Amino acid sequence: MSEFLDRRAFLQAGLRWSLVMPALPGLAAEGAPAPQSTGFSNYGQPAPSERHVIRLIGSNPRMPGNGVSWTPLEALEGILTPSGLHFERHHNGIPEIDPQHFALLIHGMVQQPLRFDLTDLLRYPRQSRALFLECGGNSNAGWHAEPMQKPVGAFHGLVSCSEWTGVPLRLLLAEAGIDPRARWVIATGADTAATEVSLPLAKLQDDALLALYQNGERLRLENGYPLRLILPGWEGVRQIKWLTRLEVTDRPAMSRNETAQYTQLLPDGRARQFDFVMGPKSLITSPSHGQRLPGAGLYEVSGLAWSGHGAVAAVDVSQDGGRHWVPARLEAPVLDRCFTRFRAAWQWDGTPAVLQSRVRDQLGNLQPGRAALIAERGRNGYFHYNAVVSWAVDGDGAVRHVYA
Ligand SMILES: Nc1nc2c(c(=O)[nH]1)N[C@H]1C(S)=C(S)[C@@H](COP(=O)(O)O)O[C@H]1N2
Ligand SMILES: [Mo]
Repeated sequence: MSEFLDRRAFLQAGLRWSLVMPALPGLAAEGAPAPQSTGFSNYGQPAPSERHVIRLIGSNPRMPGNGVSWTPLEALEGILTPSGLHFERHHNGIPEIDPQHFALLIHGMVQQPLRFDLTDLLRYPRQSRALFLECGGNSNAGWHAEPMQKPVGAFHGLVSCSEWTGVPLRLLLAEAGIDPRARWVIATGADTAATEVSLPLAKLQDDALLALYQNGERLRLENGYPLRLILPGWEGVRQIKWLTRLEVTDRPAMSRNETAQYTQLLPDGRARQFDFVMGPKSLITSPSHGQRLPGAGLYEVSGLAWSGHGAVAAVDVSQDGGRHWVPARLEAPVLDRCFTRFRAAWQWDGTPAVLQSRVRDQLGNLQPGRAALIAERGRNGYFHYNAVVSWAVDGDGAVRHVYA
């Protein structure tokens, strides 16, 4: 019988595996050439045999500046995304900004318009936070009538998680002196004004970060160098890269990315606008689509969970398509609006199974099943797809995406 086991059973089995090791003929295969030795390098790269772990690019050659690249979530472990594998979403290419000539302007309904260059910004107090960043269009293939057969990253990989370091925006807003009648801020990046977005002032005065650093080093060009907005838990499109302008106003701009795009048509014909927070979501990354279990036995089922509302409270896993659930183990640290890694020991008996995960966040929001999400949002959805993901494990160990 297939079943989820206590972690201790898994560790005991693991100890048995390691006992087999000394009996193997040395560490390298017989006849393998002695490893080559290389020198120091100024900036490290992945090991040569790991260079197949890359972002997949999806862009239209006729509009090369507009497109995405996906994080290969199935190939990664832990909770942080290496900067070179952070997903990308550009609407108008990547501007290469000369940091000497960069400036951020805060103007509009303020007592004192302010201009900051990078040397100014680098003098302010900083804060670091590990946060997920997810495109509102992530997982949109979940709305398709048939389950898409692609690896996790090519399906759900418009989400990544980095440690961002920068200046709390509220400090600069306070310095500018906000007009009490102001309610919104319009943020613009250096790529084009067509990407501007409207943001409620309250969020910017709460936990918004002007990020200068990503995973300890200055931002990568493609992720917004030299300055980007970070809005914990909110959809990616609001987190303007190459940020140059914040205009304080009393009304939203009604720009393209908050009217024609990133809104959600509902079954009754109305649309949801300014749906900022990314809902609770989880998925099993191992095993997942395209992998093959070599045979019956013990496996560690593992995956990622996150919620734009707060920290992950619990993740349950199922092996029978959601009829029965058991709690997975959450691995520390479990942080507010950050990826959380979950793990569960699974004994597979070699018969077909359907693996699922389901997250509940600290405010009690539960990740919906696919049928429940469609009942609420209809069949014309594109953005904010966060339903439970199902992987069928066939008798031969092959793993495919199914709707269950
Ligand atoms: N200036 C600017 N900011 C932008 C975008 C853009 O095209 N231009 N794309 C947005 C979208 S839709 C997303 S999902 C995130 C992606 O951030 P990343 O490329 O660092 O992953 O940036 C947002 N900020
Ligand atoms: Mo996005």
